[in-house]
Amino acid sequence: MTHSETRQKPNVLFILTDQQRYDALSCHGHIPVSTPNFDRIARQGVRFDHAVTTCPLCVPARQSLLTGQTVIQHGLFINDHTVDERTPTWGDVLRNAGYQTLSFGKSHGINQGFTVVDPPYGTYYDHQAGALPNRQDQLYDWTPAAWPHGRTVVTSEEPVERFFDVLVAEQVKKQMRDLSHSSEPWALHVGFFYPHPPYVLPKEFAELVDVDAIELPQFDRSELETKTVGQRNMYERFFDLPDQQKKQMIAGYWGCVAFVDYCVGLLIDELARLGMEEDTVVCLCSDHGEMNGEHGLYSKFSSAYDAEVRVPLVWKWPRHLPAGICDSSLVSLTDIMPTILDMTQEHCPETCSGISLLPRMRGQTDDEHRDFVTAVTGWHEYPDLRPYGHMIRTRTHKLVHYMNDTCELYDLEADPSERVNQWSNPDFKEMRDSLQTMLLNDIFYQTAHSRSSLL
Ligand SMILES: [Ca+2]
Repeated sequence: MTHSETRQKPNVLFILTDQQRYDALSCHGHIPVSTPNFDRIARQGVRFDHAVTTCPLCVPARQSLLTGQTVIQHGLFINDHTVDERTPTWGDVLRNAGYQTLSFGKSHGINQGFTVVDPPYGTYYDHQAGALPNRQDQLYDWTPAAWPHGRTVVTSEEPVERFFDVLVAEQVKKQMRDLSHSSEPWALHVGFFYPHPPYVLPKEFAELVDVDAIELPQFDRSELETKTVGQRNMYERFFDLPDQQKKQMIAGYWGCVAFVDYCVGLLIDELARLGMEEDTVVCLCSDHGEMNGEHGLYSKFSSAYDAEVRVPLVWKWPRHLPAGICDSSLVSLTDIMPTILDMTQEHCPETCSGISLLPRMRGQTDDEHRDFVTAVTGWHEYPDLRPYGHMIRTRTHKLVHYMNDTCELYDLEADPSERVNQWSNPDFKEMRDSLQTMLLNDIFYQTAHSRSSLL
């Protein structure tokens, strides 16, 4: 391929935040902070407001983002890093097609197909430790007993420029400046740490949210009688905390949402300044959500509520995609890889099970993108706090089948907050049977198309 042919390919700026809920964008609805940069990308492109992760945990979700495989298919159910290098990622495909592929910031070691640029993920701790020399033990002890400490906002006296996500953004900006002179197209994978805890923030972001104005999500404790043992145990971890501390934890999350929005703004401003907007696909998403007090829960990986499994997903590519569209199709994170490869006109490997969103974004099809999405949550070795379950979600219903624990069925139209478990309601028997059959058939399909069967 000649340079001129190669240059017609768009660049790809893939921006991944960590633990950002689907509704943590001010363009989605009212939240305690504003996110002008997320909103700007959405205004200039297509936003999917029903994008669902394959698993509400870093590594399983990130492997799905890179390979287009479900968790059953890629086999990484928890945060281990035994990736099968034979499974092609979209980075591998683009690199083989002549792209420069580079990974910046937090990747959790899931960066096959990309050259990792410093500072690698581990240096996050060095930077934050410098900002908070006396608070490390509390802040970086992520065992459940220590969670409330790491979730209370901590004001750092360090300037914004010292924070890991800003260092990452500055590095990406420099790289984009260098690449603007290159004849080769590029694909940058940018991993920001926030809004994942600990909630250490520079002063201007730490003080952004009025803690007293935070309203705790409504929750009736009797709801737990029909939920999993794991969820009840997780709830007890937080039940005794004073309301003020819970409000501080929630405020900390929103402060981090505003902070990561600021970091995203640094990138898209530079892209515009370099005049590369029309040559560059921007994809913004997150690996999973955060309970943030809903159902009395915090963190993730203990349920399959929408707060955990739905994520923001926005695409921007001026002159090639429509602007200001919000699409409520069900989308899986496995759909990212085929969409990027469709936009770059590269063949998507057979190992990928996702479906390209490009025809839908261009208005070339009216078909439902997906009838359902699936996800895996929890792990069989952690039944006390992380019950292991498989979820199937349609536009109207959600079923979660847990191993050796209470199962769940929600009518999402009548009960969008997922409070009333209809699993044992005889009126829902037909729906339950139907969803169980769909889920089982899909698990069979995924198992038959897992890495061991394909490679
Ligand atoms: Ca994560």
